[in-house]
Amino acid sequence: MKISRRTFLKTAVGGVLAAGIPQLPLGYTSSQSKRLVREFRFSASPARVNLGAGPDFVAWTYNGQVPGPEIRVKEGEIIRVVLKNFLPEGTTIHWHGVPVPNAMDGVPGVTQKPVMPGETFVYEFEARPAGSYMYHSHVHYQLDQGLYGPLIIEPSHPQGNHDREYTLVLEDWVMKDGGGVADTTRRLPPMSMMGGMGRVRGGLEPGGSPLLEPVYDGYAVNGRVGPEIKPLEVKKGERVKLRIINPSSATIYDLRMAGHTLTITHADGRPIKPVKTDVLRIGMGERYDVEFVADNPGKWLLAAADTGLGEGMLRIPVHYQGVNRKEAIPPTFHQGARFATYGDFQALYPTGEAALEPVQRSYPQTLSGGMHSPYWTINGYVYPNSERLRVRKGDRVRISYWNQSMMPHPMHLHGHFFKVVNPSLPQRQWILKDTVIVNPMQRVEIEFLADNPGNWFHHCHNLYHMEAGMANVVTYES
Ligand SMILES: [Cu+2]
Repeated sequence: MKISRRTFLKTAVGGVLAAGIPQLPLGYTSSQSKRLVREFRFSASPARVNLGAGPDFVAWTYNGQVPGPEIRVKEGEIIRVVLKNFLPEGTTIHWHGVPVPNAMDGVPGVTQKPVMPGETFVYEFEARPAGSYMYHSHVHYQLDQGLYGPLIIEPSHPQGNHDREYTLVLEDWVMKDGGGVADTTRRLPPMSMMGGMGRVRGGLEPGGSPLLEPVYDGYAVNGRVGPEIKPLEVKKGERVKLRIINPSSATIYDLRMAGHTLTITHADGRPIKPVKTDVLRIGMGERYDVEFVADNPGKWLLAAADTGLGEGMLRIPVHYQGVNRKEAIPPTFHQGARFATYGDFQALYPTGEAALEPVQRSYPQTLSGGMHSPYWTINGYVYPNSERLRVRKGDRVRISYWNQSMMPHPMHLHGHFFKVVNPSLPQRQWILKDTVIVNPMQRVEIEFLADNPGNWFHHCHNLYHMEAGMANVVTYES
């Protein structure tokens, strides 16, 4: 049964029901109308920030802070975000990982027009399924200017047996006015024709060609860098859950905790059979929930190495209550450490049918770039002049990535979870993800069920690769 917006507003319980909100989506059924509406008001604006150490600078922010406010709701609630744009250019918000209705997906030119300066836009969707997500702008380089934040959907009934929980947002920063678009030193891609110079300043050339990755001068956790990163306080005997979220624009982290073993419980918010690991690799756009048992009192570091150039460590202190020790002990990243890979993961619950499901559409995607041009390509195309991946509702679609470049590409599909193909496991044990790292010269295959009609962006989550063309659109045919 369709009901009017007026009825919806009257019957929705909780939340703040503001009058005169434009573009409120219609079409709620009466059962949905009884759901709790959680409303958040976001002002996107430039603001002077300080990451605890380093200079003040002007970042682009939600509500004046970096990262943006944590959205934390329960599964089944309605998230409503009223976005007001105080930036000097258009903006959007994308709900990374959440399979929202297409019109709420926040991709300019694909699902909506940018929200222009002075305008307001209302995002509204059901918070489902439970998991760790993020939100961020999908316009130009705004992600690397500070427009992102954590989004946590808690299970409607408590799950797990942890005693304490932390959200860790891992961030790469250029601590200059404008962040990632600032005039700063930039990296040349490996094996570039301009190699030998190593680093250049500014973009590659004037006149709108894509920017190269900056050399970051700050790695932050929850908006704090270096010695200002807030310690994780734990008590002996506790089971501690960490929701690790990587909205960084161009940094893959290898995380390792001294004195403890990490157990991975969720990949991109989806539950997996627990896997113990020494080192956790997390790419741009990925999320991992991990747990550890606080059974080794002391002062320790959960530290990250940047897999790119090895520079820029971030160190998260782990402090046991009542322990007095000056120096925290860092982890070592020695050879032979256990290193979890996608092949080690199995879904905790069966995904899909037991019988082998046929694939209706198959799309090879060759990832290239970085050698002779500033562009990054899929099958040789630069977005928006790229091929469309056409699907029909109900299709099982396979995408076969082949990375022919020297850089890893965390590939992200909007609007769907996909299975990561693992030939050594039955299909129903393949894990569900929404972002998958395709390493240099490697092949990775994914499959998804086309169950969410619309036009869906599909791209590398290295922001500088995406803006340099490594993207296309999955389109539903009627
Ligand atoms: Cu890439």
